[in-house]
Amino acid sequence: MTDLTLVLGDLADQHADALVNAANSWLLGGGGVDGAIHARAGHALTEACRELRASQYGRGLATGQSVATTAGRLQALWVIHTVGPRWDRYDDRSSLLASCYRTSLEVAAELGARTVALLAISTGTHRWPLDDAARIAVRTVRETLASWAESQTGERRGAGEGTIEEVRFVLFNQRTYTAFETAMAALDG
Ligand code: AR6
Repeated sequence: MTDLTLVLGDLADQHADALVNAANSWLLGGGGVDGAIHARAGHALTEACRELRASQYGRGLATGQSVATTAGRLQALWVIHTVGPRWDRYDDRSSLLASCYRTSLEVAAELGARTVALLAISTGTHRWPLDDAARIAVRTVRETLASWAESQTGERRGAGEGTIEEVRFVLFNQRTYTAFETAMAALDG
């Protein structure tokens, strides 16, 4: 059974096995949480991202996909970079946002992470409406964990799945925290 928790805070301050970063396709660092993660992690993270660009991701990491690197000086073992979709009122990109959460958790499980810190992907620079983003985030994490629990009882468990003990949403301000709290209550209700 995995605990799903909400905290108000800064992702870069978290102690967790894996921190999920709202990155860009080029893994170059940027503003928002990406800037905070890169600044705090230091050179080792910059170098790991450069190596990924030079090897697997010369054309960029696709939207909705996730990849892990070292966490440098952060209080974590890994940073999992995921590329969130930009909000577009004329194009429903919800499945790509859901994919960010699902693939991040899959990467974390493959690594054997026990604690994973997530954030409100796409709700800053990418301008996704907060309440909708929170619903997608909470629902996707719950569904992913539930599907793993189910396959575990059916003994079809994949490598690493089921090792995650805590998934923590780290929410940067009260407005975001409240949106996630409401989404979680609605799902439990
Ligand atoms: N800890 C936790 N949450 C944070 C932090 C932090 N340190 N800083 C901001 N947030 P954003 P996006 C919240 O813009 O919308 C970058 O330039 C923020 O309040 O970081 O997915 C990348 O390189 C908001 O709720 O990410 C990409 O190009 C949420 O994190 C692009 O922006 C997401 O805001 C990604 O855009």
